[in-house]
Amino acid sequence: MTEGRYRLIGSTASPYAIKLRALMRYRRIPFDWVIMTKALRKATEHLRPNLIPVLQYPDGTYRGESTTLAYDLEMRHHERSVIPDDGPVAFVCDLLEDLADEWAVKLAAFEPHAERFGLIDNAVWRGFDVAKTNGPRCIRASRGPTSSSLRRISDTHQFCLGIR
Ligand SMILES: N[C@@H](CCC(=O)N[C@@H](CS)C(=O)NCC(=O)O)C(=O)O
Repeated sequence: MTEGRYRLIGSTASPYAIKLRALMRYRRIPFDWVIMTKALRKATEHLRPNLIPVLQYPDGTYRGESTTLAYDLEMRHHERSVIPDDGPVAFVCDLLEDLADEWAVKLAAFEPHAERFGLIDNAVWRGFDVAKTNGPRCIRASRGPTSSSLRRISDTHQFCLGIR
């Protein structure tokens, strides 16, 4: 591993990996993007839950769970933080992140390209069965009041929260 750099082990089919990649790019934290391989699966098999993405730290250790990783990176790097300074706004930011983590990926399964990227298969394999069980509920939620207010905000402001 290149000295002093992180290795973000993921897949372009994983929204969580892409989220963390976008975050690290925005925060200008040096990292190498690596696709998960059989050998890396073996090297990271001790992680629980054993999912993508995995971040290999500069000291060689592997860690998972994108949100926990994002918060850990906040502790380790201070430039270009993504956490609002204001406490209550930071709380709302955390809620939105959690909401998007739980639901946005399910909605992504309805995107025109979902099948091509294997999102539906992945979701069904993981036991979510998005398309059959939660489909109508996901669609209703995506058109509900929270999401339309967010859309209205984002039409007029560049960001839902904060000024940058
Ligand atoms: N809460 C986890 C969720 C990660 C997750 O569900 N990853 C999916 C890919 S999007 C996964 O690893 N699926 C099984 C696999 O690809 O082996 C996180 O935020 O990192």
